[in-house]
Parts: sequence; C-alpha cells; structure tokens
Amino acid sequence: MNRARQAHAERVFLGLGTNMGDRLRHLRRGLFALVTHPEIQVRAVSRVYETEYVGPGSQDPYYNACVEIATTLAPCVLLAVLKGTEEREGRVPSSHLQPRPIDLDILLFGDRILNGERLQVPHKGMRDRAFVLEPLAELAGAEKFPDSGETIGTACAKIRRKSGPWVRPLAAAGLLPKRNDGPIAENSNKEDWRAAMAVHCR
Ligand code: PH2
Ligand code: MG
Ligand code: MG
Repeated sequence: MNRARQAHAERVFLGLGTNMGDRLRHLRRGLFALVTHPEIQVRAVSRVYETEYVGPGSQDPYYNACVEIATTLAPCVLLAVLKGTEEREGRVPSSHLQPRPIDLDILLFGDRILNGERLQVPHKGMRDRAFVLEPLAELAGAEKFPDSGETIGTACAKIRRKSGPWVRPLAAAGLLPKRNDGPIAENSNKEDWRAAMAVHCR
C-alpha cells in the first residue's frame, strides 16, 4: 500500500492587529482566511482587546487578538500565507509601522527558535508588549518561551506590573461569530466555520 507520509502538525500562536477602518471586521476577515485555509485548523481564539498604539509617532488605537492554530505548513510557507492575506485585505507591503487593515504575526511555532532574516520566532518584541501578551495569556498562559523557559503567564504578569501602554478587553463583541443557536464551538468543522463567519465576511 502506498501510504502518504503524515506531516506532523505544529501548535502555532498568531497575533492579529488592526488600527484602520472597521477594526472588528478586519479581524474577522483575517480569522476567516485562517479558518478556510485547507492546511490550517483554528483551535482557539482570544477575546479582542483595544490597545494603545505602541511605536514612534502617534496612531489610532489597535484592536488585537490571538489565535491558536494547528498546521502542517512549514514556518516560511505559513508566513507567505499570512502575507498573502494581509495584501488581499489591502495592506501595502512596505507599510511597516503605518496604520494597516490587518497585521498577522507568527508569535510561537511549536518550540522552534527561528532567526531568519524574514522570520524570527518567538516574535521579536512580544515579551515587552501587553497587546500581545494579554490575549496570548488567555490561550497559552502555561506555555513556555522555547528560549528562556519563562511562561507566557509570567511574562504577562511582569508587563502588568509596569503599567505601560493601556490594553482593555472589549466588553461585548468577540471574534467568534454568534449564530441563532449560540456561539460556534471552536472545534467545529471548516464548513460550520465558513457558514457562521460568512455572515461577517461577505
Ligand atoms: N503593531 C505594531 C506597532 N504598534 N501597537 C498596538 N497597540 N498593537 C499592535 O498590533 C501594534 C502596535 C507593529 O506591528
Ligand atoms: Mg507583522
Ligand atoms: Mg505586528
């Protein structure tokens, strides 16, 4: 029998951000692109946080969230998928540090440490950023940074004590679509996800 080699699915955490236009819509469209990708399984989605812009100059506040996926894609291929989604959603490729409709970052990729020119994992700067650590701690508080061994929860608690730029969870709206029969379960199949999210993503 000719058995296909089973690629090992990695547990990956992504950061989503936007500070342009209808921010919730942009986040939902970003999530929809992940949900409908054949090689990506969405496992969990954090709450949405409104967050003070961090960086040079002044910009409007962001909406940020984190998503846990399982994927057999190699890191560089996943990066290309995310960049493709950013561009389809209207992001200009050279817009680093400009307001953008959607930013999709690889934060953690299993326990890999990657120091490529285009991709560094763990994401550089994430340890100092409450807008990453707060939503990520919801999904992966006990997960350890593969390099330092510190947990996400500990890193998040440290940032909280510094009382830096503000981050607040949105009171009501989440990223997960609500249907007549209640919220969709995160482990639903792709077809259920597609149907539920199409409401927001036409
Ligand atoms: N992303 C940046 C720069 N600054 N600030 C917030 N609050 N949230 C972000 O996602 C963010 C930022 C570059 O990717
Ligand atoms: Mg980015
Ligand atoms: Mg970013």
